[in-house]
Amino acid sequence: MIDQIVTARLYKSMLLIRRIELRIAEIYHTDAIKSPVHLSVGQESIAVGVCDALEKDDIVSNTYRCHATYIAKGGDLNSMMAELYGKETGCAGGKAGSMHLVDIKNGVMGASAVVGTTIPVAAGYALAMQKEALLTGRRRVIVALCGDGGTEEGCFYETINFAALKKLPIIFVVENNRLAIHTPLEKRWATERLCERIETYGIKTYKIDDADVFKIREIMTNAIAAIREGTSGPIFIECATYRWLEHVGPLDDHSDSYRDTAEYQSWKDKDQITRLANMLDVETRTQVENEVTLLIQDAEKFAEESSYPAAEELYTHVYAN
Ligand SMILES: Cc1ncc(C[n+]2csc(CCOP(=O)(O)OP(=O)(O)O)c2C)c(N)n1
Repeated sequence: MIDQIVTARLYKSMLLIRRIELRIAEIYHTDAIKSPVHLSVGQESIAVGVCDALEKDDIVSNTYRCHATYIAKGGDLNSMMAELYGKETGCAGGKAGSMHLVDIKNGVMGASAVVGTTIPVAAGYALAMQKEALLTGRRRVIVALCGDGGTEEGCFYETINFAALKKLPIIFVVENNRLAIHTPLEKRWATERLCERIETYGIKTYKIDDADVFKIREIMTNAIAAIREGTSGPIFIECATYRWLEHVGPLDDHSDSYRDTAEYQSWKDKDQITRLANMLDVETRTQVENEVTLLIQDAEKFAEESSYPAAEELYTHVYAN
């Protein structure tokens, strides 16, 4: 029997991500949002299943498609919206935009637009955490998320090898939506046996085919426990998923030839948000939905009412005077 409290919490987190991203898509054409947006609509269960198993002082690292993980890890929603609006109250002072969300207080490492780059940075963080644990006795973990395209970067395999060698407290999570912009997996990977490849480094792997949020959370919970007990080094999880909207921007591009409508429909049919909504009693569900509506209204108002950074800010956070 799945606990209603856990179900309501996972539902709230996934719904918040879905609804704020759909609201971002609505606002986008007004030009209030100053940076390109890579939306995770359809992929929410991975960020939520992963982050629900983490403590506040654990860290997630991410790609440019980073709203979902930022929100699921407890990143400040108002600061996220303000960052998209380019306002000084944004999580990066309004200078970075959607692709570079960061909230270290809540365990969100800065994201990057360059595919693969955050993977070795996460391993560096894990190395520091491993040393820190010797002093504090507290074993924190970091999760390095990337897309299937991210696994094609050389630094992905370099990091996997280094993490396995040093038994780092890192969990790799690949969000496999089978697309790198418009190019499908069949045109990019010689074989789809990714987990098998990773196992040759001595890393335990898990593959989840249906994006089941409870399965993801359970695998994460066990993996984190093993790392904290000191009985495990890195762990690798591949989660199948599907991006419902275009690669970058607010639109759906299902009329484009690279898309398979049947595949999209099969993912919509197993949508985790609809699934969890149906598991909750009407009262709980309505309460969660009302809370989500208020959070989004507040974030939008906060972003609108915040100021743009002062012109002098152009000269701060730069390498040279
Ligand atoms: C090093 C590098 N190469 C190419 C690009 C251009 N690019 C941006 S997103 C992307 C696709 C990445 O796909 P994937 O890692 O599967 O993530 P998804 O967009 O599906 O979340 C590419 C090739 C880039 N930003 N950085």
